[in-house]
Amino acid sequence: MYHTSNPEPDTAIDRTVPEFPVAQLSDEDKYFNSYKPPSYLPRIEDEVRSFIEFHATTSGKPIALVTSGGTTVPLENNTVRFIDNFSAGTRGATSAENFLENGYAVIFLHREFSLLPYSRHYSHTTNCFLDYMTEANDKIEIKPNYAEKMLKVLRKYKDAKESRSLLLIPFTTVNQYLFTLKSVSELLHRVESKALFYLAAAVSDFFLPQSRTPQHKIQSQDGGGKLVVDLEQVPKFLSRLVENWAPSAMIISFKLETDDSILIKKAKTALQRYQHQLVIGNLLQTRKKEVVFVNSKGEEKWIRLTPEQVEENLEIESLIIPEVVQVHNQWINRK
Ligand code: PAZ
Repeated sequence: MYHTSNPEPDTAIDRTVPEFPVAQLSDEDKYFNSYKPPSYLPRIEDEVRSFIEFHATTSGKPIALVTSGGTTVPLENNTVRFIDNFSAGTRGATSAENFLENGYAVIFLHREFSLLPYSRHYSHTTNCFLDYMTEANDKIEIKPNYAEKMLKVLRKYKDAKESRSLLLIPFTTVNQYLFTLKSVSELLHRVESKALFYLAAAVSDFFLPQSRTPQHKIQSQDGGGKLVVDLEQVPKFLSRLVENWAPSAMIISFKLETDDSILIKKAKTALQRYQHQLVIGNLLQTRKKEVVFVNSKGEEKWIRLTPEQVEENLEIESLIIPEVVQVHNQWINRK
């Protein structure tokens, strides 16, 4: 078992790693040439390879790669402190469940310890998981008011497990995310020409180059009582994904903004820059109630929960995924 949140065993800083300049044409390639992949990556590749083979040869299910949760940017090699973001992985985990219900096999590339499909219903609530249980005749039982819903979730979970339709792949840092995404994409591309990429993870735009990452915990007296962090831009990996890693796949990226006046423009710019198929835009403040699909023709389509649906606690992913499946099918049958 590997844990992505543990530091790499050889945490000694490698001063031979060059610090590369900002914003050059092939920053993506430089990144992958300059940095080390996580040591556990070959094990992940084995798992992904056999998952893809199984679905290509046996189940025939289309595969969706769903990314989920936030990436960290470690400030120390033996990481005590890191920069993180707000994402809990709700969008990714809920979408993964909906993809599974729509007949997909799902590779769930997620931030370790963020929300997971199925367990999410019980893991991150204000209840302790023991609050769902009660004691009766010296035995443990699910409390009757939770039992009906839990049985439904259990059945779906068992179905996903027994049909080998869900593969959980963790990451913690932005470096682990990028290397794992690259590997999984290349493996998918080799076998499955109709794969769907649904990139809902909140990936850091900035990172601290290894050449400037101290090996040990930063001491408060080191910087005269201040901590000044000088970050570089994370390479725009989406262009590599679209052009090189998985050129035959359908790629959906997410765009998160907080200012509604720039959301559509940013989504359109991303589509023009990376030439992929769809951007799903959302605002931090309203992301659980509305999203906008922007396609490569520049068309916009809003998906919104009605006030009644909000009242019933309907999850917007149950509206998003059928729409995505439709777009994916049209894309597969486009020729
Ligand atoms: O994890 P969550 O459900 O709280 O948030 C989901 C989200 C807002 C991170 C996702 O919908 C999204 O927009 N991801 C891409 C973020 C970006 O890099 O722009």
